[in-house]
Amino acid sequence: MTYVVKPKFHHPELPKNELGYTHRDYEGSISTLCAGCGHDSISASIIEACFELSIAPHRVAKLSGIGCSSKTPTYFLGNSHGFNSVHGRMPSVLTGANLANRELIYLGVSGDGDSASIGFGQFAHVIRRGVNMVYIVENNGVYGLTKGQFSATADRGSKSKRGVVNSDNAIDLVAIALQVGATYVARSFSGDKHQLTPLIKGAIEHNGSAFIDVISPCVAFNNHDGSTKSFDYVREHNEAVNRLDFITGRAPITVDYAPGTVELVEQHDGTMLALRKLNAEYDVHDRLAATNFIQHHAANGQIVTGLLYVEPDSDDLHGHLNTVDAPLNTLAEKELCPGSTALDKINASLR
Ligand SMILES: Cc1ncc(C[n+]2csc(CCOP(=O)(O)OP(=O)(O)O)c2C)c(N)n1
Ligand code: SF4
Ligand SMILES: [Mg+2]
Repeated sequence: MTYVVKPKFHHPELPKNELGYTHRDYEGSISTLCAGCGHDSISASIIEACFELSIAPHRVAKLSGIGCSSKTPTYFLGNSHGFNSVHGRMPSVLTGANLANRELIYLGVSGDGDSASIGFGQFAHVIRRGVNMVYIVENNGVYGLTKGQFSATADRGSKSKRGVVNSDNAIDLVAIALQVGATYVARSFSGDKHQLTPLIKGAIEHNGSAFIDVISPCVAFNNHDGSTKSFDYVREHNEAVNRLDFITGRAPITVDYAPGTVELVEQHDGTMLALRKLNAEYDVHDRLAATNFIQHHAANGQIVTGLLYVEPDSDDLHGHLNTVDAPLNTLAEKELCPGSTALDKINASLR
């Protein structure tokens, strides 16, 4: 893969976070994507989220599949662990890494082709299992890397750049994520970093499967009239139900809002999400109502964005399987090889 390393030099007065890192410490190589590609804006939001949360870069593992979207981890978090896997297979590699070392923050980055076509099965299973991760799909409705074929998220009736009408029904990854049990589900737009960055921060702090579908226009192949994933279409049809204004961590909430307009969601580890409601009726804890609301709006051509569902007391795969707390590579021979008496007991229990 080609990449251009960024110069190390930077202004000495760049703002630093609690760990003393600047934004530059969270950047990667210079992007080789098309100028204006939505995916680069998502990379910028990931950098901002990790900077603001003061995450030590070596605590993050970023994994991806194949596609322009899956190339992007080269362009952010250059000091983190990374693995560019096979097309559609990122979820199984992420699951294995997560089971081996639960102490890292797992960031899966994928495309609509990577996750809704070749990797659709893997997508459903990683979420169904509750793997503790942030799974981001950079959704442009096409296979950008292979020159703009419709992907499985392209809406029926939408048009390709050459005017061909898509006759297939679309897969909505948010609907699937809700159905198979994701405990944090959001949708956003690459052109709205004020909405997207806090959603990524909330997902990082969440314990369990967090999924974010980000509509990310492909300026080369899917940004024309007749596309439902273009910058203009998404701006005109965006129905934001709420705004995750700030993530407070464990600090007390000091900002004043009119009663009923903000919902504070306390997560398992005591961190707080502050959710400003734009639609007073929308209940972020009702999985079924969320599904109905989103599909009802989709039928009218609207794209519902915001934090769509969250389960504050969520658990993850390690909790479900009752695995050992320590990363596997730190276990000593005593834990790994408990001796013949223990083995005899296991064998006896299986007879
Ligand atoms: C096994 C396999 N099949 C097909 C391909 C060809 N291929 C490369 S990227 C891609 C689709 C990428 O689409 P998406 O995930 O939406 O990423 P985008 O480029 O749009 O960001 C395909 C079909 C491949 N690399 N490997
Ligand atoms: S082809 Fe599309 S998705 Fe790929 S880099 Fe260019 S604009 Fe982005
Ligand atoms: Mg795509």
